[in-house]
Amino acid sequence: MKRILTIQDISCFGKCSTTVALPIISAMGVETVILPTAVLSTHTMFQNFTVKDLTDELLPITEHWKKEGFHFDAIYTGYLGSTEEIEIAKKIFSDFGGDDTLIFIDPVMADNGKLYPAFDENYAKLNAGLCGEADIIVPNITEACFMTDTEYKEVYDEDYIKLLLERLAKLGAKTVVLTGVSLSEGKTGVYGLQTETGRYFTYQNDRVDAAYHGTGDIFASVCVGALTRGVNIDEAFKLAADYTRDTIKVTLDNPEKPWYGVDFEATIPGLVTNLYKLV
Ligand code: PXL
Repeated sequence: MKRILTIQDISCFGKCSTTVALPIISAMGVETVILPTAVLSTHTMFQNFTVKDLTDELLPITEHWKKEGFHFDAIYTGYLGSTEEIEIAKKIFSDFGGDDTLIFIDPVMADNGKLYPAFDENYAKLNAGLCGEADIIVPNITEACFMTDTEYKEVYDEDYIKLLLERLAKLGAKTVVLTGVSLSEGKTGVYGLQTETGRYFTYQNDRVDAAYHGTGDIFASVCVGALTRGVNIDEAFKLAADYTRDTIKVTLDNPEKPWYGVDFEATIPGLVTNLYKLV
């Protein structure tokens, strides 16, 4: 069985980061090892959440793993709480990385033109450095703008997306993929560039007009799970985009109207069925 290490926080209540990555990747038939960067009572959309930073625990944990000789087929980083944790992630890449370990980074720090409250421009610059070490990065447009010093645009065209991708490519990752790219009315999806071949790829599906916390995390989890199972890049992004869309649709239909996260549990059977058509 393949094995993924995911490095991100545990938001105890709220369905994001580790609490979605672990069940989704496991359901895809991949062993999931977690390295929690912090424990929060809820994610940061709630008021008055508690945070216990775990920066000091990270290297002692991974030193133990090194002694045990553990190997990871992929390392997937998401929400990292501080600049220090970015540096530690780099060390973990060099300790556990290699030709047979996919480094997949979701540089979670911003959306809708703004950095999340915990982060500043310096954090964004350091995250850009981390992204340079990846095989695949999956920023949204806002995160890409902060990492490449590009003006954020609400309204854009394909040339703007390609310019952003070229600038992201200069950071050094092998494949750069922008998420939340909408190129026509009612559609949204991804637009990627494989830097070694110069090949662009895109996948657009129906845009569901709703914004929920954690959708980026479920999307990234499916991508890295599928890639680790050997699914090709185009199919992996399609699987992830379709799963995210289906999950948002199901959540909108839920009469309890959850606001803090999506009903990703309800769509896992469909995800698994679709995955097994590809592997
Ligand atoms: O979904 C990304 C994420 C993960 N973890 C925490 C967050 C967020 C987004 O805001 O607050 C704690």
